[in-house]
Amino acid sequence: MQRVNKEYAELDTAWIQGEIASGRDSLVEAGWIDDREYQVNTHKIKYQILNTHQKSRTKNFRDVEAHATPEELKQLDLSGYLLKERMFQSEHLDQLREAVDKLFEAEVDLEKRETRERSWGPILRYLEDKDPVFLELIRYQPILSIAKAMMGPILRLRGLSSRISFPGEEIQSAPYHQHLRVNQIPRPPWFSDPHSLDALIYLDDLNEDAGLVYLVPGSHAWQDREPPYRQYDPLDDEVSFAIPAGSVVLMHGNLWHRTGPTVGTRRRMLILSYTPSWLCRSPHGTKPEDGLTDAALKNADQELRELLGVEGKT
Ligand SMILES: O=C(O)CCC(=O)C(=O)O
Ligand SMILES: [Fe+2]
Repeated sequence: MQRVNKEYAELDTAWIQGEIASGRDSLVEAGWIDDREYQVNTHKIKYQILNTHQKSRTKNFRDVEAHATPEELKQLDLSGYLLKERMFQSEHLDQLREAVDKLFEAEVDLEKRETRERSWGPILRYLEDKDPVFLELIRYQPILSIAKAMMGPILRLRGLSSRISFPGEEIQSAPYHQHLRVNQIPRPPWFSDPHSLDALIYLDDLNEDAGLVYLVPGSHAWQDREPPYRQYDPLDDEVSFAIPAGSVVLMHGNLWHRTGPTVGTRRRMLILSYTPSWLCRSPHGTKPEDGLTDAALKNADQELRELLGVEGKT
């Protein structure tokens, strides 16, 4: 039975047929990347949103210029992660570091901080409400466009946080975990698989001193298991990377991951996370009163309204 017309059939495969073009010019122009160090290949995906009823005759297309090749997206889908080295450089990287340092200063009192034998280290949340650099970051196309390529163009921000860890008496590392812990057994027939694209943005060199990140490729698709409790030690098949500051690990939110302890040098990173608009924001953290997003929403376009969760529901 032929169920789709030709136009829809073309849309179905658009994401692997897209045209390859260079998308780095605007980033180079803004002084955000050096084109000798960061190669960006983009391809266009034409989405049609089916929310206006046939009667209206509006096509309701939304184009996404995905900052990745179709092969990279395929790899992200299958292995659950994609490494983008030196995505942030020069001034842009400096701005992010400065903004994290300022917030750390404002929110963390090291003298009063209660320490334990081990912890993840301080985590700051709702960054987009606290500094314009972060409010701008939630629309940074090299990341947001890949999220739209994987989950469709109607997305919301799940969270923007920063983890800052440092050497000391307290061991600072993260055991194996995943971010969307809603799977259950048995799997109900109408269960909606949880999806998010989480960008781990490393603001300092990632090495053994800082504490590497470890991932288990393919584990985002294991819907019948969860990582072992307080697993700080290696698991079979895990991979890790030593990567320069400004590099980004894009991963599915349910990929099993952990970090090694921060032993030699302070380590700053951001987690920028997106989900389909009809899922909810991360439950962690408290939105500050009169945050930057309140003002931004007053004359926000549709993308920002969706990202901030006031539009995009059915
Ligand atoms: O610090 C890292 O490399 C990852 C941190 C992390 O997984 C988290 O905070 O959820
Ligand atoms: Fe994590």
